[in-house]
Amino acid sequence: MEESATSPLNHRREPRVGLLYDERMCRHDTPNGEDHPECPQRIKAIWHELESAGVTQRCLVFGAEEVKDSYVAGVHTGKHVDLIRRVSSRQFNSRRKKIAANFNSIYLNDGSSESAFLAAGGVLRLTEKVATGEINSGVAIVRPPGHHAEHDQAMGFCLFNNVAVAANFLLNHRTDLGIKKILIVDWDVHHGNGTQKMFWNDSHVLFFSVHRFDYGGFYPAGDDGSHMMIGEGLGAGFNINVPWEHGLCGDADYHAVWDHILMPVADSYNPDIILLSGGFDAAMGDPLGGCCVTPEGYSIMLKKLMKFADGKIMMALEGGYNLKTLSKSVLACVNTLLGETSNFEKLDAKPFQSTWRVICKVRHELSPFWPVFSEQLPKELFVGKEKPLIYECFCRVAPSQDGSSETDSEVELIKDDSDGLEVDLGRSDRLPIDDLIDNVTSPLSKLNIGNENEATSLDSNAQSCLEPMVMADGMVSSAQLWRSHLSKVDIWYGCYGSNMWMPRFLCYIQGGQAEGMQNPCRGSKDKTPPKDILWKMVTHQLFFGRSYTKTWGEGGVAFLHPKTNDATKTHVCLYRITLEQFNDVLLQENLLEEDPGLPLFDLSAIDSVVQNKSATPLGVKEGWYINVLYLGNERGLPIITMTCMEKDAEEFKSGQLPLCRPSKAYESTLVKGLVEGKQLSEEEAVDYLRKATL
Ligand code: Q9C
Ligand code: ZN
Repeated sequence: MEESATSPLNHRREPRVGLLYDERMCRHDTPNGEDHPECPQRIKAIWHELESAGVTQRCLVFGAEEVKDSYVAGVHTGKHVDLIRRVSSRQFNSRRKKIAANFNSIYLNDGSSESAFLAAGGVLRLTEKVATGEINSGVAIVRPPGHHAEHDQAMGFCLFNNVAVAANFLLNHRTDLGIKKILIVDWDVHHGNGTQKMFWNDSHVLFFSVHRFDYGGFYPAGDDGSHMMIGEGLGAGFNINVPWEHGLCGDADYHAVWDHILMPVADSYNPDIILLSGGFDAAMGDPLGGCCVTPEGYSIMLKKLMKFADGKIMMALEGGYNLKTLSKSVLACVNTLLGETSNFEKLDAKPFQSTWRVICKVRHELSPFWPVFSEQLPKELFVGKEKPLIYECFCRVAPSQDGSSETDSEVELIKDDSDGLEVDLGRSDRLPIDDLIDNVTSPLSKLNIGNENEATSLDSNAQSCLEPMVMADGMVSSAQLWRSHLSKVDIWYGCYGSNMWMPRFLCYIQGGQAEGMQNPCRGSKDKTPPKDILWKMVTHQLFFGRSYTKTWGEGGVAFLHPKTNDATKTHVCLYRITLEQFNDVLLQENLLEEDPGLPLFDLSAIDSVVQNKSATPLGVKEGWYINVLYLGNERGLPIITMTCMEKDAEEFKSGQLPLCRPSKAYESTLVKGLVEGKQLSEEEAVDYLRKATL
């Protein structure tokens, strides 16, 4: 029978949705008014969005009350509870900054205590109301967030672990409610390390976290968020981590994880209630997350969870630092809990190749505990339904409509302020997704990368899906992992100095010492020579600076001014190499001795360099050539080069750093490069180099 929404007879009552909000939680702020992404405006913006949309009137609204110390002490040490209780008092005025500095990524002021106790108390109260059935579901708009806080310490903007306090409360203080199985879903872009540790041995709490991992390089860095962390003792199998290998994950990636990991396991576990650590820093445009989940994407994930536990869901705010996408996403979630049904079109049809790989790894790791994971995923599921990451990088700079390679169009991009202080979302009310859809979807088919490149071919993906597991009797070294992944991505490495001469460049790949060099190179781990070479002119100034190098002795070496300057053209020789090889060149070019175990320049760095035109490698602060520039793309692959930092260029200009002609050996290497590369005659080359000045 058809149901008419307007028919009073069939009118179904809306679910009772509780909202918890209390302005007092805005008092937690930086001590001297410094900007910080975890700011009071976050919850104000959400509340304003909900009010404007008229949904607060359709919900039951609650204020917060401070949690009792004894409830917090269920998951935190007494010492930590006491510290947070007292740290905002006057007696701590002089010590507060120092205490905050003892924690990782924490600030404290005179409003922090109250906010922390209100946030935990608010989440606890709302959870209790859902558990008793007073409300069907709830959204607690609280701060500070909680999921990084560990039993004895504040961390990652979190003072108390709000969700953990609430879960512990249900299990140990409201046994009368008969809640024995709690599912905690943590979709904040960061791993919920605190929550994981608190329920590590506990089978009454199934902790599920999907987060950026980047081989252990993403906050909170280390192994805690790896898929191998499955819990111990009675809790073995009740901890599930889905670690993204890189940024840019979006709706399709999250939905694939929902369909092939979270839904099957939730079905088997059959939780009594779901607590959602609802961080929205995986949202498109978030300054910290670098992922691309849309409000509709969140809404679909939530809707899927509502099938379990009789719809008893309590969502607590965790991260989320782009005020606009944060508030739009929370609104989408509240609407979903209110029963809004809309058929969202699939916004982003394909998960990344890496997503299928991660899904396979997680299912394999957990299959001893969840029989449903023992079924092999049908190959048809992902073959042809995945995209290599590099596609996405390119779509962000929108290749021209005719598909020609010479494109570097200026698309309005989401500004990524690395400190996450301010985000410019661009025009009016357009969400970043709009830009992405405009710029991403159509050019995909026009890029023919991957077809001839076996590294990105579909077959190799299907095979490699389980590859890391096969090797893993315990651990796969992260070095092997990143190498195997980055060896599958090609880039053009643009050379404007001695590397223009092929025998010299090959030293970086194959090892050795070409004519004129005073020291040998160790080469790359992958000694495969460049797959292709071509030349190009770029609009950056070439100049020579510094006065001595280990390789060439006395004299300056080549730099490219980081800024474009349409008046000058510089010859660049492009070598098609893998991103793994590029990492090895980067190490050698900056005289970094050891293999760092992690890639200095990974897929998200490529994304960042494509978006921002330049990027510096992970964790490297010093080195003459640590500024990686994006010089456009060629045949669908990014052209990157490395040069000095912009501030170095200024120092060269002002004379603080020496500008210096190259040595004879160095100059003749450059000339050979240009001549053998058939770019210039010898005379022209000499003249060209003489004219290169800053
Ligand atoms: N290099 C939440 O989203 N980043 N916390 C510190 C230091 C800390 C995020 C970077 C990110 C914490 C709740
Ligand atoms: Zn977060």
